[in-house]
Amino acid sequence: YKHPLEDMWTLWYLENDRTKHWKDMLNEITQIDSVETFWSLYYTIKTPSELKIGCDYSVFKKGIKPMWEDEANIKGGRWLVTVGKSAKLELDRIWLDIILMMVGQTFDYSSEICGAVINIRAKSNKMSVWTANGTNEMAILEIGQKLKMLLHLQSHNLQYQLHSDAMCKINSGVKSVYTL
Ligand code: M7G
Repeated sequence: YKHPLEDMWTLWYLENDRTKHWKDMLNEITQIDSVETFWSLYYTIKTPSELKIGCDYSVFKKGIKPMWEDEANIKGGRWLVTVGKSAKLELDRIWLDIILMMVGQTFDYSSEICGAVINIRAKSNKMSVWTANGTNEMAILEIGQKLKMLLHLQSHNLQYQLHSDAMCKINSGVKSVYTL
């Protein structure tokens, strides 16, 4: 017997390749539909701190692609937290906790959650939780406050950004709609 999750999830992996378009670097790896498949996958794949620079993991609800253009994401945005390069244990801990919070339906507004992304980058690593509706203030704030509290991010800044702003950023940064 396997313990089913409330929602089915998909793990995606992106490896940087300058010869490819961004969308062609995205790979769908596997489905996560039970507690047991979650943990066997977790102990099989590399932790975020073991990934090369330029790689991403994304965990999204089944049927939602981890891209701004997906119809589930297009009106939404993300809570973004930045973690320094040296904080490897913290990086792996926060990523695991984010996934556990999502698959465990920790939020009152779990239906607003689309997925989560971790970007391993030379400057600093980024983790984000994507939500469906960038105008649903109640949901956005509840999700952001719970992330801040349950992930013990008191000393980190959480910023909510709209995907529509990220899509059309030129060189300047993307503005934050909310900060916690
Ligand atoms: P990133 O990997 O999110 O962050 O975006 P980074 O700047 O720290 O590496 C890098 C680039 O990937 C963007 O400027 C886009 O060209 C492309 N990209 C990223 N995302 C999340 C998307 C997306 O959802 N859709 C499309 N079309 N391109 C994206």
